[in-house]
Amino acid sequence: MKMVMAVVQDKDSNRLSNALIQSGFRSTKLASTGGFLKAGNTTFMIGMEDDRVSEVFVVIRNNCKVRDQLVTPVSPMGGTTDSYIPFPVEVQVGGATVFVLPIERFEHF
Ligand code: 2BA
Repeated sequence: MKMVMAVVQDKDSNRLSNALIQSGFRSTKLASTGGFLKAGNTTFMIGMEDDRVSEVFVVIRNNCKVRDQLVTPVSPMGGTTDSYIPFPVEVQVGGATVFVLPIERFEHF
């Protein structure tokens, strides 16, 4: 058995949630925060048999978009505030960051 953990953008979370149900996957959604952007995102925990991992990858890929997001650094890159003029930097976020973990034991009471 495997646990797939997928960090996705909030904008994609409802669509992915519905697609997972339609494809017969069970999942848990956790509200999470990106360490870099410090903005909300959603982490899915999806438990499944080993032979379904590639299938869930297709569902995730089809329902999560890559987006460009502007971020304004909160502190000067060089460490001094004297000449600091904050300007937004564009970063590419997503579609999804996915981890696959082995599950030693699964019980459902
Ligand atoms: P954030 O940490 O808020 O990162 C958002 C986007 O900012 C990233 O998109 C990436 O394009 C950029 N970014 C992140 N750290 C950076 C850095 N040190 N320097 C320059 N740019 C940086 P994604 O790579 O698609 O990541 C989306 C979200 O997935 C992340 O949000 C984080 O919540 C999660 N994530 C990504 N990699 C992870 C990892 N290795 N471990 C745990 N969570 C991860």
